[in-house]
Amino acid sequence: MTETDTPTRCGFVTIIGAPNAGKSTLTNALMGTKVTIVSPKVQTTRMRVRGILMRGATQIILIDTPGIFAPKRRLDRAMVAAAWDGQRDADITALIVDASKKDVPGQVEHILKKLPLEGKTCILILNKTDQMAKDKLLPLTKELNERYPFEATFMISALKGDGVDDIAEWIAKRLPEGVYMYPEDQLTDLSERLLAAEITREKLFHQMHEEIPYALTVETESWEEFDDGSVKVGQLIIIAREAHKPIVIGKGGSRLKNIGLQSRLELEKILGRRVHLNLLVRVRENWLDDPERFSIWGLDHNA
Ligand SMILES: Nc1nc2c(ncn2[C@@H]2O[C@H](COP(=O)(O)OP(=O)(O)O)[C@@H](O)[C@H]2O)c(=O)[nH]1
Ligand SMILES: [Mg+2]
Repeated sequence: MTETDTPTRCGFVTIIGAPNAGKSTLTNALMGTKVTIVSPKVQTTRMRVRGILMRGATQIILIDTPGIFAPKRRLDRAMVAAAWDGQRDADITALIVDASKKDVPGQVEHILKKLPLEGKTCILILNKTDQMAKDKLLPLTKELNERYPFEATFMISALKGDGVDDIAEWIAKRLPEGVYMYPEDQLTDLSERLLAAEITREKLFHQMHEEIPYALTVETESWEEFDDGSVKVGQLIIIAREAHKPIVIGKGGSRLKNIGLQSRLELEKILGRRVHLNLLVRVRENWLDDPERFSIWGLDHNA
């Protein structure tokens, strides 16, 4: 109970959907700050990230998941398993689809075939409404709701923030009564080190192409805080093949420098302090199968 005797509420909302539907963009838009990384490429998100959002007397624990897709590698399998798991414990499942794509009912059907809604409170979020004709939305909403028992449907642009607040409002009223699970000022369960590694990985995802972004990872190795409030961050970019090294580094180190710059600027914004960022590239051929890596991300190596 709070001082005014309003019962507090707290619960989990899992955001599921196909790769690229906008799950991470929505998570950040709801949070009003970046807790999870975004890129135009599929399978950017590797782990479950919890964003913690306060709304009046409700604590909303948002779980951004890797997308639901057909897994090939061990890492992919673990990512999809994490997405399922996140859903299992959710008080509310938020199914987000790219409504600007063709065959939205087909997309929804594909996911719901694998993820039955029985006994779940599920809301439907039609995203990317900024890039489609608005007159398609109502018939689409009607069609989907005739087929599935969604508790509510929202039409949003996660990118522009349109309609996002209504989702938070709706959720806040429906989570179960209960005590907060996290301190009220905590924004995420990611440590600053892990978030910093993710930010650099995001820049790599934006600047690298084909298989390279999927074959690399980033690790924060050192974190040194100084009296003037600044922090010195040392990170390793771990690649699976020697041949990727010159590509990541770029001509005369230009690409690595640019990635470091982009990452540092964003980290300074998020952390609210000056950052010195030092990036090193290292080859570790088997990192993709390294159990330790999976445990850092909270993934099951044997999924
Ligand atoms: N136009 C538009 N693009 C969006 C919107 N939401 C997400 N995107 C873009 O879609 C891509 C995938 O977004 P992301 O959040 O990483 O998708 P996720 O794989 O579901 O987590 C990124 O390039 C986003 O900028 C939206 O509302 N409108
Ligand atoms: Mg994502």
